[in-house]
Amino acid sequence: MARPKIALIGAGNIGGTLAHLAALKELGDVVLFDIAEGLPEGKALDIAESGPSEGFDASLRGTQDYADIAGADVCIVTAGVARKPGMSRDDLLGINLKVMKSVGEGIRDNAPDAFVICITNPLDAMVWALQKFSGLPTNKVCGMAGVLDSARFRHFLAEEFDVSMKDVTAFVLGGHGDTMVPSVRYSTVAGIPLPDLVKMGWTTQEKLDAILQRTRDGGAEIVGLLKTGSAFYAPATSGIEMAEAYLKDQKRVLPCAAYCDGELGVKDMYVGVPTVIGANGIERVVDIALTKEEQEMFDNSVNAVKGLMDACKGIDGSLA
Ligand code: A3D
Repeated sequence: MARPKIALIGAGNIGGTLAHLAALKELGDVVLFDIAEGLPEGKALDIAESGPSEGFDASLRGTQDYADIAGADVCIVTAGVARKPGMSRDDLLGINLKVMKSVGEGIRDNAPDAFVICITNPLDAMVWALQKFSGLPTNKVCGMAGVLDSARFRHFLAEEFDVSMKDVTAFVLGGHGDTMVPSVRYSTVAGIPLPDLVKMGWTTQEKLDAILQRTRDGGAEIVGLLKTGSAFYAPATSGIEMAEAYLKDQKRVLPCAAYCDGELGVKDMYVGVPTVIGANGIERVVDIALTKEEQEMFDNSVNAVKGLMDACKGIDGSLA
């Protein structure tokens, strides 16, 4: 049986790391696509030359031609521009919307059966536009943000409690921006919810609040440190986790930007929600019950995403 084909649209910081991880994990053959001539070819060759030492057989190639992504099983989209210090994710909207149009059409014409994972920011609006431009079914187009935001939350919690990351589960819901909603009730250490851990004296409410805020600011913290771009190791790892769930039909329960048709009170748009990812793409949105306060925070985040969708409609009439 032929190896799965993984097309990475955008061969920048995240795209290159995705290619490296996909090869190391032998998830399939990798095609790196980018408009920058030589960049995808150079990264593909460089990673391929690590194959003999690492012992992977996956093939890697770079291209500027969409025809080369033909028949891809998975497409991960990072094409566009990333944040610099002082920029919000929303500042990227105008440029990246145009990029989503060309990428969506490229996928529609060459890899219409692929499972598509968008990473380009501002995430929730871009994945919505990408689905429209590509015309692929909504269960086959999703966005990566919740896995990363939850991983950041889990990392901070594991450090605070001095326990293994493996035993910390956490959910971050809503849009991938300042209004994201780290869920306290549904986050646990080995099944013990965070509010109980506060009562048990493992941490204080003040410290937990600081961790929640650090999670919301997680992307900006890295942008501030790097100064020349945004995070890419953890975003790539998160994208690969989702691709693997699809390729291996793992039925993983992962938070991601998924199309909602009434779940969590959200209709006809993309936003961060818990999902099940398996061979049918987004197989389910997990329709969890929220408290009144959680629902208010979630709705606030949903409204922020709607604002970005309206801005997109203003720029490109075909989305209206
Ligand atoms: P970067 O290293 O700049 O790579 C982007 C690549 O896209 C560059 O190599 C460009 O040449 C290429 N590109 C630009 N236009 C096109 C086009 N029309 N077709 C094909 N390729 C094109 O950025 P990065 O890899 O660090 O980040 C990529 C995107 O991910 C940015 O929009 C970031 O804001 C976003 N991002 C999202 C998250 C989430 O959690 C959602 C996290 C981190 C970064």
